[in-house]
Amino acid sequence: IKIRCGGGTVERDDGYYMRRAVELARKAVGCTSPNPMVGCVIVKDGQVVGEGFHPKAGQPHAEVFALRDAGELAHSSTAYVTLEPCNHYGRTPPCSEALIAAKLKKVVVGMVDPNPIVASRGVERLREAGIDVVVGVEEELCKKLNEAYIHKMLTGKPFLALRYSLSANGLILPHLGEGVSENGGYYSLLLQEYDAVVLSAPSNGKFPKSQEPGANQPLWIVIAKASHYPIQLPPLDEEEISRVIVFRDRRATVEPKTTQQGIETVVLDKINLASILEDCKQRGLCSVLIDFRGSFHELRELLEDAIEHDMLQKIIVEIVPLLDEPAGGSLDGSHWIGNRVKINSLRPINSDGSVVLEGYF
Ligand code: AOF
Ligand code: ZN
Repeated sequence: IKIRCGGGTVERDDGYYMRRAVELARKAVGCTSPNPMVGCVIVKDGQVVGEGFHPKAGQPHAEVFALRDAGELAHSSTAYVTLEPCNHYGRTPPCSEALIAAKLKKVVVGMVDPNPIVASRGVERLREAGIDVVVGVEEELCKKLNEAYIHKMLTGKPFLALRYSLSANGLILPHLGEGVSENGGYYSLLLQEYDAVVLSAPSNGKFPKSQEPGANQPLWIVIAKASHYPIQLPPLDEEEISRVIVFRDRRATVEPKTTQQGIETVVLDKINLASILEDCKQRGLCSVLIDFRGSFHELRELLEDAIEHDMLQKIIVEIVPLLDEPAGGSLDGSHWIGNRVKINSLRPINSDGSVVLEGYF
């Protein structure tokens, strides 16, 4: 990536409009893979005259929707795009040419496109055509928006994240906080962001689902290890069956009902991060979330494996206002203290009183 930041005429409100473009891009969260989420705002004389986002791979890019929205007003305007406009014929024609044809005066770009067939060529093409181009406005925000896409483009591997919940007394929860996160909120939003979610077992007899209205649902990968089972899957409807895959250890036994249901089963010699990652890569997935509900010992093993082989990109720890009995594991042994503690924190807290820590490797 040759052009990183700068160039062009930076203006005071550039950041404001770029943040709006990021907001638009996020409307398609979970729906664009393997494409990135992209948003575009067109501004003329201090007025927003067009807005658009990329809704889904195969459909027009963000710039095209925003240009349609702006119509004639695009002439001599400024476009804010979270990702460098493309300059290639993919499933859709190049956005650089569309912006040139619409006679834009200036284009503000959040970040250059790591896709090797774009990689700065979009910016170069716009500059050749005499358009004032600024690159790198709200760059960190734009990078965070597409962290999975960027990782996949640069390494060819899916972006791998691990999440788990901790009680206030530091125990790994084998479930989500009581009726908390599963009913919408933070966890629900998180599920939408990933192409696939890996579960050690559907713990409470059902698969987690994003509760957001109209939400994208991930592919569910259920791990069936020899030490755990026989695995029992809850009854699933047609739609759910097509979205569940069982990764089975060669020695694990699976409840016969599972195979009768026609669920895809992949038999692996050894189930570890590498074998899961490889299979997800073969399926062309861009992002995978491991939803961990196991023991402290298992988590430690998983993290050691991940760190040693440099396989994990992100860790998400949710601290839930719950006191858990050390021996427990079941909800009966835990006490909800969300209504008894007054939480003070500099970080944003979820409506259920949980705190989320995010880290990157
Ligand atoms: C943009 N604006 O909104 C998006 C871009 O197959 P295609 O035609 O959809 O091209 C996909 C590639 O285009 C994708 O890998 C990325 O490099 C770029 N995505 N570019 O100017 C957009 N979604
Ligand atoms: Zn494009």
